[in-house]
Amino acid sequence: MTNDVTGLYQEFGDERLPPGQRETSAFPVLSKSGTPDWDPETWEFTVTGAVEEELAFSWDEFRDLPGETQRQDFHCVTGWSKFDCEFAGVSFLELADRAGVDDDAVHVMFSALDGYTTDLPLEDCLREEVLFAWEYDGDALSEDHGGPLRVVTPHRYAYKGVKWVDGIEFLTEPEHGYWERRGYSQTANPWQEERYS
Ligand SMILES: Nc1nc2c(c(=O)[nH]1)N[C@H]1C(S)=C(S)[C@@H](COP(=O)(O)O)O[C@H]1N2
Ligand SMILES: [Mo]
Repeated sequence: MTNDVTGLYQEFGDERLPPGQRETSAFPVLSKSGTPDWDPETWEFTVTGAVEEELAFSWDEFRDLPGETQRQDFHCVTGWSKFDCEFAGVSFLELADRAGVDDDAVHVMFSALDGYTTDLPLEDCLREEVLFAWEYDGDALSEDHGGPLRVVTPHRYAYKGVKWVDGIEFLTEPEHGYWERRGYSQTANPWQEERYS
């Protein structure tokens, strides 16, 4: 069963297409550097920081987590949006629930195999549509689009969706990720055109 969350724009604006965006049917690849190698034998995903219990998963363990399928939109800060992407994976809420988020956690840092990082306020992560996705349109997520595992953030510009994600850290104070250190917005709400800080 596919959960259609494409209506979430109504929380933020009147139009499904955010201002200054144009719709595309292509799915361009945008990476700061190349596609990193990964090894299913040694791959590890960690949940660390301000939590009751830090967690670590092998690839097999991660794939045993309860998955779900969602239909979502994808908004790139460079100006293109792609509607109706079908992603399957495990929700941020599920991982947060298993780790037990401390009361003083306010922010989250995501890390990746290529050294990319991004940060989001905790409240922007504790939402059903924030998925750690392993499938796109019914197939295993391609390596260029972040396979084996990426984050999707349909309520935020897509630079918040870390490809090749291998960990999240709960923080008691905000810190900046890769693009945020270079002037991009920490909150990145497409309907407010929060592109730069
Ligand atoms: N690990 C990692 N994640 C990343 C990036 C990156 O360079 N490395 N680029 C970001 C940017 S700027 C965008 S727009 C989206 C692009 O995702 P796509 O290549 O699947 O279209 O991934 C985001 N996640
Ligand atoms: Mo981007």
